[in-house]
Amino acid sequence: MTYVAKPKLHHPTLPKNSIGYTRRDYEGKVSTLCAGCGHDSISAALIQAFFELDIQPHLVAKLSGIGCSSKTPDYFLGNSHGFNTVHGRMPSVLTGANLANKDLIYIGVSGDGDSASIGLGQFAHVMRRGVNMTYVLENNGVYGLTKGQFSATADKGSKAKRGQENTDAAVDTVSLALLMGATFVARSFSGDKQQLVPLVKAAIAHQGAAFLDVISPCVAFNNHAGSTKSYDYVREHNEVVNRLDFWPSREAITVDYSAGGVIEVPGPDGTILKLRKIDTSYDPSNRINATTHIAQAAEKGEVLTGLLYLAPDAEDLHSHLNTYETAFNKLGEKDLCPGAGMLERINAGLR
Ligand SMILES: Cc1ncc(C[n+]2csc(CCOP(=O)(O)OP(=O)(O)O)c2C)c(N)n1
Ligand code: SF4
Ligand SMILES: [Mg+2]
Repeated sequence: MTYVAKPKLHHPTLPKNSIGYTRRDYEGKVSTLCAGCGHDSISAALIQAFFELDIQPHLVAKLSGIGCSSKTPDYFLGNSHGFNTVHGRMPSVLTGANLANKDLIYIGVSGDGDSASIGLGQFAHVMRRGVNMTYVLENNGVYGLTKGQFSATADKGSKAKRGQENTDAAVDTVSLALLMGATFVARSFSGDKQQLVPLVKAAIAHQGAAFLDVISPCVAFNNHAGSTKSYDYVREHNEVVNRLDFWPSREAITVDYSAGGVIEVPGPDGTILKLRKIDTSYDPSNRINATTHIAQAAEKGEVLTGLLYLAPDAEDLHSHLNTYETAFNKLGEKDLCPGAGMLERINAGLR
């Protein structure tokens, strides 16, 4: 993979977060993506979110599949762990890593081809298992890396750059995530940093499978008239259901909203999500309501964005499996190999 390392020089007056890092400490290599690619804006939002959350970079693991989107973990969090896996297989590798070491913060980055075509099965199962992760789908409706074939998220009737019409029904990834049991489901747009950064922060804080579908225009192959994943189309059809603000537990809440249409959602660790309702009929704690709204918006050609679903009773894979409190990779030989006597007792208990 080609890359350009960034110069290490920092301006001495760059603002620092509470653990002494600048925003630069959360950056990666210089991006080799096309200028204007939506994926670069998503990398910038991730950098901003981690910087603002004061997270130690060595406590983060970024995993991805294959595609322009899956290259992006090279362009953010250069001091974190990373694994560029196989096309469509990020979820199973991430699940394994998470089972071995639950103490890391997991970010899975994928594309629409990676998640909705070759990796559809993996995507579905990682959601239903509730793996504690933030799954970021950089959704451009095409296979960008292999030069712009329609992906499975391309809308029926949308047009390719050379005019061919897509005749297949689209896989709607947010509906699928909801159906499969994701406990945090949101959609955003790479061109809306104001919405995207707090959504990323809330997804990172969520304990369970958090799915974030980000419409991310491909300027090389899918940004023309007739595309439903272009900058112009999304700006014109973006239907925002709510605006989210996120406060980590230690921060005083300083912003005041007018009383109407604001919901406060306290997190288990003391964090607070404030949801400002824009569509007052929208209830993000009701899965059926969310599913209906998403389907109705799709019928009208609207792109519904915001926090679409947040389960009040979210749990993750480790609580489903009732695993040991200590992460497996921290257990010593004595815990992992308790000896022949213990094995004999276990076997006796099964006879
Ligand atoms: C097993 C396998 N099949 C096919 C490919 C070829 N391939 C590479 S990237 C890609 C699609 C990428 O599309 P997407 O996930 O949407 O990412 P984007 O480039 O659009 O960000 C394909 C088909 C591959 N690398 N491996
Ligand atoms: S081909 Fe498309 S997705 Fe890939 S870097 Fe260029 S604009 Fe981005
Ligand atoms: Mg794509």
